[in-house]
Amino acid sequence: MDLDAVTKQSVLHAKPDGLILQYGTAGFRTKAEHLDHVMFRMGLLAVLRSKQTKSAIGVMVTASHNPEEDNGVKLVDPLGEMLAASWEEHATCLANAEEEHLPRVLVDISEKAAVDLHQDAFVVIGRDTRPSSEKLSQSVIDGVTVLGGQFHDYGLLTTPQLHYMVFCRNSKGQYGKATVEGYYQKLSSAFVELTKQAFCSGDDRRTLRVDCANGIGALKLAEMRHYFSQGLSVQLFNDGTKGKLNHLCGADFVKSHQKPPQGIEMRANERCCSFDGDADRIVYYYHDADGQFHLIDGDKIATLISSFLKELLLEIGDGLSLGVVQTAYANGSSTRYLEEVMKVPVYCTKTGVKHLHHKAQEFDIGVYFEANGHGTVLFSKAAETKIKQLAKESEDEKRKAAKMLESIIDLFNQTIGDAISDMLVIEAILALKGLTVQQWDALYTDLPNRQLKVKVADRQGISTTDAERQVVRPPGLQEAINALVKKYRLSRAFVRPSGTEDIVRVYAEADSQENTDSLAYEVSLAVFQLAGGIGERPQRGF
Ligand code: G16
Repeated sequence: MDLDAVTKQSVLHAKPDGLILQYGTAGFRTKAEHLDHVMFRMGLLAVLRSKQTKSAIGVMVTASHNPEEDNGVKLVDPLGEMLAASWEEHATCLANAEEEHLPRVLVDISEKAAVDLHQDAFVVIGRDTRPSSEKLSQSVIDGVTVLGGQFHDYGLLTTPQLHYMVFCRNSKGQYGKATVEGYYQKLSSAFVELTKQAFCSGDDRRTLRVDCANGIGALKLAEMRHYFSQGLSVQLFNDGTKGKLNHLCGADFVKSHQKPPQGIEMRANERCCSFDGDADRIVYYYHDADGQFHLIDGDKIATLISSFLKELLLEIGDGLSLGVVQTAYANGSSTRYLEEVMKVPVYCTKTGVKHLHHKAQEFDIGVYFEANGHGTVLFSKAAETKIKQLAKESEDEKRKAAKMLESIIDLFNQTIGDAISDMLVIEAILALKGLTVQQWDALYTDLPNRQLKVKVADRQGISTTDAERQVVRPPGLQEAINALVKKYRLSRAFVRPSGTEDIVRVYAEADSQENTDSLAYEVSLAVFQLAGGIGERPQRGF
């Protein structure tokens, strides 16, 4: 390791005095102007991680659902997963080291993680469409090259595409071709194969309206749509030509405000969907003939997918296990429906796909979705082998079901939640089952729910336990929440510090929207009073 060269280069990417950042729910995130040093240092870290794992490592420059002025970085491990938890700590140490300590911290990490410094390193880089992203990805490249790492810069990519590229490279092409074209072809052929029965009757092209959050999803979907156009026609809105990224549009806006994005033309009872800024989340919605808005979030997506998979598993009858993983944000009705009606085991983890992903790996088939629309389905190696064997050897109905499962395995991005891949899976299931968006929505009725944000001086002052459903600190806050929850029927509330924004999130659900809104407001006030709220006090009314 040429530490002198690192020191010289690092001066060009100097850390602002006193700035401390944490590797949060999905990497580092803050205002773009504070991130140059973090990007350079994550380039360094990616080289060390690559040497240690003897594999390609990914670096994605994006702040996903955050406002356009923010930026961030997500590191991707060899199998396309989020960075291992032990390396998150290294990332935080490296990002916060003062200039003069940087060489020592690099040596410390190499020693602690037993990095073989003679090993080659390879880093793949992608970025979203934020104005700051190009320059910041150059800072990543500076970090990679100063430690002698090789790199491939894919330029503009969705986050899930970058995860896919990393896994393709490390699986030596077995998962797919590590090119954008390879990604389009893999997903589109699986979609066409899966839906050929549904569309074989001729001109049955279905139209879906897609709000692309003015982000990278628009560019990629525009490139990809002709690959699957025989089965699905997508109409793009908020494609980035006019509006600002994630502003009054996108999956996060639609889910948290429970209203349609600006800039989309909706028609009564026709389905629409929204991606977020880096196209790793998706939510669906429609409005009915009376103009009432209906949101179909990650929970209902998980339910649709699980019930389809369960039917196919019953057909093949091979005893493969299916489990669903959610977070505390999952609507109570969805959990009840999955457990009591569908008889599927459901587990709750902390927020962050990294947590859900690992839990889902415990099943033959693990379905994981956050209510915000971030999720995918994982198939174990054993399940995949079994399904492929049945698709070749068994007869008739069993074979047909196994072949469908085979296509579904290819259609899901098994490295991470992926809005494009999820959209194609959902469209395929709706087409195959002949389901309208209303029928899908009617699977169960969501309990009214509300999410709010509270600003506090130091959100790290709040700590939680029990998959973030209980507050441990500050003292008295959980007791206050318990007392408020008791006032309402079918009620539940929790608070947790966000790992992507400088706020505390509040979630509430209850028997009516009015009660839910009151509960959410009262809990916000308790957070404001007991956890050091700053700025404007929470207000009633939404
Ligand atoms: C990221 C994570 C998600 C998480 C979301 C919000 O999404 O990947 O798993 O649900 O942040 O996290 P928090 O509540 O901690 O702010 P994205 O789409 O922004 O990368």
